[in-house]
Amino acid sequence: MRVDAVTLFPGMIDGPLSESIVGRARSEGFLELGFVNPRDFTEDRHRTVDDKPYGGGTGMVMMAEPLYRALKKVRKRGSCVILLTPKGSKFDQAAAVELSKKKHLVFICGHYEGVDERVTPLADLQLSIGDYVLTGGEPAAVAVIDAVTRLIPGVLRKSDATVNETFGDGLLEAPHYTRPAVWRGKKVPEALLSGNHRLIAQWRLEQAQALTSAERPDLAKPAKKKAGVAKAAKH
Ligand code: 6GU
Repeated sequence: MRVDAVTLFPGMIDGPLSESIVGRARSEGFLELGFVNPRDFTEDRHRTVDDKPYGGGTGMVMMAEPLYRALKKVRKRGSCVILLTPKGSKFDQAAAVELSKKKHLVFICGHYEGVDERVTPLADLQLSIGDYVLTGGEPAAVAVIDAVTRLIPGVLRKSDATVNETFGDGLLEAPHYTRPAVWRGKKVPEALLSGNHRLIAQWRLEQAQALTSAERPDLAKPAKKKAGVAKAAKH
């Protein structure tokens, strides 16, 4: 998969995504990650990318033209362009699965107070990673690219690793334990030591169900209809 990020701060994305599993996915060619900086598409001496908002107010707004030119540089036919904004639809595992099927994703990372509203129609999709405010779209791009990359076939070594995990089946995962069997007086649950695979599967399902209804009862409810990634990305 190819991913490009339109960002004033490529290091905020490149750094975190050079480590661990995503870093390996990049060096093995599962993920090709590129960057394009709107500042490189300015023409004034100060390479201005932001300006004061019309109508007044605090903060600065990212100007449309440098973003437009940067996007034009990387967008191809069939690219899925995603604007990262706290006003977007909430990113979740189902959205990650849909995005993992695309050939080319382009993320537009807003900074300052946001982007000129006139660039928003250039995006197929607007995504938020949660109800809190970040300084910019870059940490959100890292989260989305991470969640998508691990779903690319071959990135995770165990093929079933993305099926039985949290959210894969709409449940939080059962707790995990590793050696020693007793740690500072705390024992590993008996079922996990039994060697009986049916018993273990049963225990894990019960734990997952109990945990989900206690901590995330919203997940157990039938899925609400919402803006689907696959549908929105067709435009
Ligand atoms: Cl995508 N961007 C910003 N700036 N803040 C956010 C966000 C995105 N998602 C949650 N908060």
